Amino acid sequence: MDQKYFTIGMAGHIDHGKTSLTKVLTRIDTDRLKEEKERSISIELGFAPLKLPNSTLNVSIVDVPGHEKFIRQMIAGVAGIDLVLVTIAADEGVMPQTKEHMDILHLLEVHQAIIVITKIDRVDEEMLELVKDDVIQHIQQTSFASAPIVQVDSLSEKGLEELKGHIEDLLLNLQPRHENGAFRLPIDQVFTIKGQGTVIRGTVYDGSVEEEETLKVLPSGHECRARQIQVHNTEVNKARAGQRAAVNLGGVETHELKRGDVLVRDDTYPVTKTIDVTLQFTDDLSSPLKQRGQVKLHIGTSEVIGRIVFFDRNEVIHNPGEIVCQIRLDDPIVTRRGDRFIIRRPSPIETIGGGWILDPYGDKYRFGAETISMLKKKRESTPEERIEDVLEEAHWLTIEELKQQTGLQHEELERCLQVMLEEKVVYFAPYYSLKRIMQKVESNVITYLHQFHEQFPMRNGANKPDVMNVANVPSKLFDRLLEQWGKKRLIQKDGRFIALHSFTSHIPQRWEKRIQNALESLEKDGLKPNPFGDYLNHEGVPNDIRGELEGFLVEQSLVIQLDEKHFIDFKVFTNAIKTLKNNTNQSFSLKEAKDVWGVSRKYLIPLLEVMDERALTKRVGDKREWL
Ligand SMILES: Nc1nc2c(ncn2[C@@H]2O[C@H](COP(=O)(O)OP(=O)(O)OP(=O)(O)O)[C@@H](O)[C@H]2O)c(=O)[nH]1
Ligand SMILES: [Mg+2]
Repeated sequence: MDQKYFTIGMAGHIDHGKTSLTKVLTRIDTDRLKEEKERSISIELGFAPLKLPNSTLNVSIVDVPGHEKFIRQMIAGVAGIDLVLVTIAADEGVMPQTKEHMDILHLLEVHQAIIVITKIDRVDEEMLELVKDDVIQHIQQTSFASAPIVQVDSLSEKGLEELKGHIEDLLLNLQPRHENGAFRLPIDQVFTIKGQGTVIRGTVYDGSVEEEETLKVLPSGHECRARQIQVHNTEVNKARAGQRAAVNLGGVETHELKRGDVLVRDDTYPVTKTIDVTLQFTDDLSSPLKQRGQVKLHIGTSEVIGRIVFFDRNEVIHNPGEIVCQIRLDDPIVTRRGDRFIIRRPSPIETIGGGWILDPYGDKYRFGAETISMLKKKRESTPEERIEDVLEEAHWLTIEELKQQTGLQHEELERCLQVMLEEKVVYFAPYYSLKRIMQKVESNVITYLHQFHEQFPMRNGANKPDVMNVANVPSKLFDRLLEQWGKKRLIQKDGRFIALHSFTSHIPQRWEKRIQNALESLEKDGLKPNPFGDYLNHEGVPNDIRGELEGFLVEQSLVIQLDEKHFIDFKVFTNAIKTLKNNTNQSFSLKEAKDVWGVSRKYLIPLLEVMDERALTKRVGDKREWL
């Protein structure tokens, strides 16, 4: 049977029995600090493994403080839990932090809950019924309306078995966290153990970590190594999403780390100071939250001061429902799209709302409807739409760039790309792009080549740099596109020329006859041609195609160029070589050649030079040798 890993969080007003309940469930006292013992309140988070009858369930309980001063720890503790036990003491009922904790849980999208009425031994039946009614009435207006309600007495352990039964039922119906995601562990405790060095603690949010792995601390970027990993004081070689882990880190000092830093394996997670967000408010606000008003952002285990930036209002006082806006932070955070957060007001301290990250890389936007509709589009988009959007804008991106710009995790990104590769997306290593963008590039190039061939029918094709200019893509991508177009028989590549597959260079039809005549005259003049232009003039071939034409005729081996102005017919040239070869020995002089051909030096010298060039002959002293 597959093992499943879950974290259960405690929540509830101070003194409502969270630590006591944790203790009777796990047999571990999570109030360990001297100050916690003396004041008999929880200050820091406490963790304990919970054994359940079903052995596939591996469960940790996070005990959080209820005191309003320690809300920060509470938020860090419940961020990322799978199920919450909300304790409400029978002798007090619903209290301020009961409400605040429920608000926070709602904003962090923790929807699985069990309401536990504690201290039932402290009240009589009648009082218990009243409290129960009060609780039911309160949760009706929250996202926990359908949560089971259990009554316990932690001292006598009454109701405990029923509670465990509910926990097991709920967890067995839940999907565990994403163990295949890119590893991250938001750090909530840093300390030094004598003889061992730096140790951090936190809950693995995504992925898993193994002993000896090289890791990184963000935002600082410090590299380190996981020397040893413990889960609930037991050494393990791997800790997975949902587990509370202590990691002994090599290569980094305690003072280089702090709560709120995030331990990761690679650079998948964006580090950012400007985030586009959705925001919901807990209630109507006691005083307005003004444009650029200061807020405290709680995300993961970090807490950062920032300013709210609205694009459609100048303040919020009455609860406006969910809005889209931006938060600019004083210090960087490590986050990705979809992460949930809480905002509190620094003074008077109160939880005012929360939401989730639309885009970890926010930018400066104008105030107004355009920005709002852009942000709403970000909110509504699926991962696939996100990928499409960023590719639409950037045209081609590597996998790393895609990760950064979509805020998606490696596995999710790969999964989406896999699906999209069938229809929407194309991959030309190392770039991903949209099919329709590459189709546009293709059609631009094809249109260009059509026009080029029409304009220059006698040229073999267009120069590669010119075609690349038309395609307007990076050279690596261009080379991969050329390969593909070649395979699809759209184009042909001949050295540095690119042509349509179906194209062969040719003389334009309207000049064909005249050029034919000129070539016949040239052939008649044998080894003593006139300047080539004279033949063309005589036939009325326009000047502006002459350069093209000469190149074409040479390329097609119809003529041989002697010098700038003179050409001879190719057949004449090959016959002349035959005649010369038949009438000379292995080597021959200028005079001998002159006598065989009967031409003046004006033709003789360039003719012999052409033969040397073509490696038919070689000059040796004042003679030539056949090769
Ligand atoms: N009689 C009775 N007392 C309880 C019960 N549960 C807790 N207590 C007592 O209530 C007091 C507070 O309990 P804790 O478990 O520390 O409360 P807490 O919610 O953890 O408090 P904070 O962490 O400070 O928010 C302690 O003295 C407990 O012994 C219960 O079911 N019955
Ligand atoms: Mg406690």
